[in-house]
Formats: sequence, C-alpha cells, structure tokens
Amino acid sequence: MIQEDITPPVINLPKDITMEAAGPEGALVSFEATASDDFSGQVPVTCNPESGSIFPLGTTEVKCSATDAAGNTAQDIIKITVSDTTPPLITCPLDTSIECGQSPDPAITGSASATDVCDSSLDINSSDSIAPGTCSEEKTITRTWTATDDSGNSSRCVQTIEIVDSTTPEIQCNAPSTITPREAPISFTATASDNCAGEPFVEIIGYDCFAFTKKGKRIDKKESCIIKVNGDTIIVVDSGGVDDNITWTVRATDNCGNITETTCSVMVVKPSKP
Ligand SMILES: [Ca+2]
Ligand SMILES: [Ca+2]
Ligand SMILES: [Ca+2]
Ligand SMILES: [Ca+2]
Repeated sequence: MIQEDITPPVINLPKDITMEAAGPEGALVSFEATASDDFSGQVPVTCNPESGSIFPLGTTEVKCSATDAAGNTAQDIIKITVSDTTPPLITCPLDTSIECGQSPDPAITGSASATDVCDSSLDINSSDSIAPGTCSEEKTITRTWTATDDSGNSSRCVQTIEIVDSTTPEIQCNAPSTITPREAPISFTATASDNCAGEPFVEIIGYDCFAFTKKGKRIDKKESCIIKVNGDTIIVVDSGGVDDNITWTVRATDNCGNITETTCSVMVVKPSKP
C-alpha cells in the first residue's frame, strides 16, 4: 500500500525581529527560514521580502511559504520591526556675551546644529530662562536647545548668553556755545542717556571760570563769576563779563557703575547790536 502525502511541511522561522535603523532607508535584516516535510525531508522556503533585504522603518510582515513534492503548501509569517531609538547628535552654539540693547536673537548669538542617523530634517527648538545678573540691567539667559527626530528621540544642550553693560553713558550738556552777560541768571541742566534701560545718575562735580589775555595768558575769573551748582544743573548767576569761559564737569553713572565725565562750556560774548 502506497502512503499518500497529505501533510504540508513545517516551517521554522525565528521569533519576530527588532533592529535599529542604520539609515533613513531602514536596515538590512537577515533571518534563517527552514522547512521539513514528512515525505520530502528538507524543502526550500520562500519569503517575501526575502532575508537580506533592506527593511524600512516600522513593522513589515514577511510572508513565507514552503511546498512539499506532493504539492502541500504551508505558510507562516514573521514580523520585522526597524526602529530609530538613537537620539540626534546636537552641537550648541558657543556661550557668548552681548551688550544690553543688542538682540539675543539666535540670528545674532547662534543656533544649535544637529545630525541624526535617520532624520535629515530635524526639528531644532530653543527655550530661554532668564536670571538677573550682578547689576540691575544685566541678565543671564540660559538657552536650552532641543533637537528631535521623526521618531521622537531628542537631545539637548545648553548655551549661556550674558547680557552685560560695559558701555558708558552719553552726556548731553544742553547748553549753547555762547551767552551774553545780560542773559544771566541762566541755568543749564545736563542729561545722560545709556545703552541699557534705566536713567543714569547725573551730577556736576566741578566748574571753572576763566579768560585769556590778548597774549594768551589764562586769568582766573572765579572771583567775578557767580556760579551755583545744584545736582545736574549749573546756574550762572553772573557771567563775570565778556570773554569769560565758564566750564563745568558733568559725571554720569549708569546702573551698572559705568562712568562718563564730560566738560561742558559756554563763552560769554557781547550781545550783537540790533
Ligand atoms: Ca508532506
Ligand atoms: Ca534618531
Ligand atoms: Ca524630521
Ligand atoms: Ca551702560
């Protein structure tokens, strides 16, 4: 009696495979598939996609089948998952310091760059936390940069940006170059502006009154000039006479202690005839 082969082969496949992606296309994955049959012994297995193929990111179902000599066919599947679990490689811009008034925009202070095995267009973002510095106008920005790939893996780095005030204030004398004796009493109030927010402190720290002889000799005129100083304001009570030079030194101090001193002056001239 001839036995009839009615039993399909038995396919042996490995367990489902998980593989880290080697690039944007996925990963090359090899596996071993065998089949044995009660009559035919070892029979070939055909899988689609076949072992040694490049599998894309995600899960791919591989369908395998084997047929014995009698035409009995068996089928089985294996799941191959290719994933990107590797975070991007991020490089932060250099720590820097800027003057207040300058923009801390990444266009000026630099942006992070990042690369990834799988994602060539990473999402790169930043967020700032701001701490006060050593004086009222100075600040420290701690900027955290994050690069995230398409699979949601992210890397961070931190850039520190110091906002400093090392720029001295600018003084405005707010005085004309000449006055006439009759204009006295007259007062001039100095002001100052600064690169940082906050009003500089302005004070007059000294004054002088003098003239020159025809031969160029300097004569002190403090006796005849009557000058009063009130903080940032100089009051010429009496100019002392034509050809006198009245000078005063203004000091401006910004909120971070940067100091400018400027000498302001007016010359006393004859009134022009009407
Ligand atoms: Ca069989
Ligand atoms: Ca990645
Ligand atoms: Ca992307
Ligand atoms: Ca300043």
